Amino acid sequence: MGKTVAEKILAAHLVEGELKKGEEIALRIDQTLTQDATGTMAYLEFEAIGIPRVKTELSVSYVDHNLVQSDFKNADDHVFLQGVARKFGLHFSPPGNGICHQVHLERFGVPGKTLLGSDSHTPTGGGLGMLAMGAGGLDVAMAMAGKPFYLVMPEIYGIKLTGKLRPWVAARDVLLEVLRQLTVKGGVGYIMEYFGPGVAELSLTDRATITNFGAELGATTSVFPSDENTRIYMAAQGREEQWQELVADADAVYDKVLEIDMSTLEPMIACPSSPDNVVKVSEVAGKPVAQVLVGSCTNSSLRDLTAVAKIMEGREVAREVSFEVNPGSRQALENLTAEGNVLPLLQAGARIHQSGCLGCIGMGQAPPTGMISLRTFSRNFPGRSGNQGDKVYLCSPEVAAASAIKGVITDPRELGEYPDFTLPEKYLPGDERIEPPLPEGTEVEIIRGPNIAPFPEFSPMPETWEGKVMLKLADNITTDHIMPAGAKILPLRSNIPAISEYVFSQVSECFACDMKEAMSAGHFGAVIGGDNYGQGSSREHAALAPRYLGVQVKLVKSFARIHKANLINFGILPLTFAEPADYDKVEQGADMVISGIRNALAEGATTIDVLVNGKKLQAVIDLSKRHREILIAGGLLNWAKGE
Ligand code: MIC
Ligand code: SF4
Repeated sequence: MGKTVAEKILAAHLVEGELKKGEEIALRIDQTLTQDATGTMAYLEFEAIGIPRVKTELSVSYVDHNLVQSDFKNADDHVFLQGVARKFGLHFSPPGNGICHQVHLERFGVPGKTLLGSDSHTPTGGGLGMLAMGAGGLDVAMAMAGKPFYLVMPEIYGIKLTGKLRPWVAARDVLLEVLRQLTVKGGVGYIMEYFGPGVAELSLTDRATITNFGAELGATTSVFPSDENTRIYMAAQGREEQWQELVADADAVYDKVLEIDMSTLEPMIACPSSPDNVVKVSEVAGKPVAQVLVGSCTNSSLRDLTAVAKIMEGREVAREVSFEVNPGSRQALENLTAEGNVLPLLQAGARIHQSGCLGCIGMGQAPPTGMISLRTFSRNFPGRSGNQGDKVYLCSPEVAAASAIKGVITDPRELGEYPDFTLPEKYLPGDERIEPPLPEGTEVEIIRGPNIAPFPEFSPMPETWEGKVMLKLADNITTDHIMPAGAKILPLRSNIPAISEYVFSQVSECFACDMKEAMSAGHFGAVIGGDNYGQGSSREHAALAPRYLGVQVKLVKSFARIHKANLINFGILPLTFAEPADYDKVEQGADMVISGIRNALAEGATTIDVLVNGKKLQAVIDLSKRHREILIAGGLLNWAKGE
């Protein structure tokens, strides 16, 4: 039987297990990336593993998230990360150089390789034909230490693209349509693989927009074939010799197929406050907008910025709108400048910022109260912008530009002819500031600021667990709900005791206070959730910080992949309801007892009894042998040390 692109890469990197859907497999990881918000903790974990130098082919440490330096914390982390990169043999991409995914695509991605990144949008590399996956920082630290990456073998969801996008309709609209149809949990357990005649109609960065935004489907990753368009892009990057063709066999079989005829698509938009709340732009056109942000790892490549600049040429942004441009990378900004495309943006009234995540993760750029913010970003989860009750819409650069000009949500086709532009055959590399690894054995002192706290120690799993249901939550809870980000909280990422004070601060008055009270009365904490619990970001702090407070059990209808892996890594037992209807029977504040946990885990039991206020219900244990050992040990680091 023929193989899909994903299956070919999986087969070439398999080190344990069999490529059977639903079974645990282990993959060799060729490349890793981290960003500063997850990276500081990942490198503290790497240090705890005790390996003198990274063992991957290539590892890059990016600084792109925590760019606001309102006190010492973020600045100290940046210095720490540079020291770590120098000491352990990594490339270092400093602040202002660009968003990890964009820069990695430009300078380091190679078709056919595996990439593990401590960020959920790592699948951006799938646009280049890589198997690029997001994971928690500890999993990335293990990969840097030369250990394989474990995951459940996903199914392959083939997305067959036909037709060609019409003018003013963008790659973003392809995925908005997929999200509209499949929702934020439609990709859970799948690799989304794009195929069909429409693929050739999409440029490389269009493909990267699609694989990046595909993270919002909950998919393990997304991948495109590597073809002539991939070669053209790599040649423009001066890296043609790293290109190789990688396409699915003609008789490849996909577990499911969705067909999208791109020629029928219209400009689309995701309404507040979920990326799958998608409608046609024409359905919400006319609503006044106060802020329009072009940027983020989804839509800030040179193509996107050039399109916006060309649309702005000779036009002006409405006075009521703050129109802001966050270039994806220094390279994109350098080339935009070289081609003369910064001037039209400035003359139209744009505020141009440094390259980085910025407002996408609430590092500045909060919108005004009650007013609409239009963003070419990937997430509009409630409050993520830094303003509770925010009204954030997600759209293409074309819709963003047209709406900024008109001051209201606008179908860009109203602007008439689509501007004509081409991209340079060869880009200025824009990577002069990326530090390559230092030779092995170079003496390096790592400087640690006072905000960098040591990694907390965790006890092994008890045989009998007694606790309280501290919180009961609905479906689609995001890691932004569990461990919010933003300019105030993000600088605490390297200080678990400090950041844990903000756990669930979006949904509960003071969860940390409640946990401290419960723990002093001798009760651990359990959290109850609905479907797709822990979707969104890969931040392991959403497991680590609750665990630090004493949360040891999560009982939900279903989990998002990365969050479940993070829970296991930090010793939180992830259980699902055997009977989803039992969800209704568990009240917040109830007493909970689970007996015989260690034994059940060790013996491979697939269910366990949970007593809730004395009444029995059944929970499913869906874990591999390795997961069970890790949980018994109290987490991955304990387990690795005891190996
Ligand atoms: C995000 O987009 O939510 C982030 C911020 O990039 C996260 C990582 C983090 O929380 O540090 C992600 O996507 O994994
Ligand atoms: Fe940064 Fe936003 Fe991309 Fe996350 S989604 S990596 S915060 S730009």
